[in-house]
Amino acid sequence: MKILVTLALFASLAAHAHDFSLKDLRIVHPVANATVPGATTGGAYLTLENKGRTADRLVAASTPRAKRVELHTMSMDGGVMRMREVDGIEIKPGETIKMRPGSGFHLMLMELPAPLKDGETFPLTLTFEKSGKVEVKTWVQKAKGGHEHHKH
Ligand SMILES: [Cu+2]
Repeated sequence: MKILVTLALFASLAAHAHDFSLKDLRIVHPVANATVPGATTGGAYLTLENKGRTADRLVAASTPRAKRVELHTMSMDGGVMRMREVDGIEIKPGETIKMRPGSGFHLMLMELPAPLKDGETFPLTLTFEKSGKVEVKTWVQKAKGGHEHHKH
């Protein structure tokens, strides 16, 4: 009996170890790409879920690991991938926004004092217009699939 309880607890911890809740919002699997020496910017990605009945907006992010964090969107423009800063990312009721390298939204860590190393973790504070602030733990992983975040 004791063993069963322990296993169940472990399984639930493992399943929920990497997502965070703030009121009706869920923030799932925040990750950042490892950067090469000398790089001063890095991309971070997470999934935002709104389980509530009203829209909210991610309006800011910050971390002690970078001088500032910008909210970016990426889109194809005449065959060229372009990235621009946005003043907020809206999450409608019931919506899930999955950030991933190469398209759509991402968080951009600006003026990194040191490269982001594979396996490192750092705190990232997200500010939402209605729900307020939450700190999430972000994992650094090797950039996969040969995608390189383009330079600024
Ligand atoms: Cu960017």
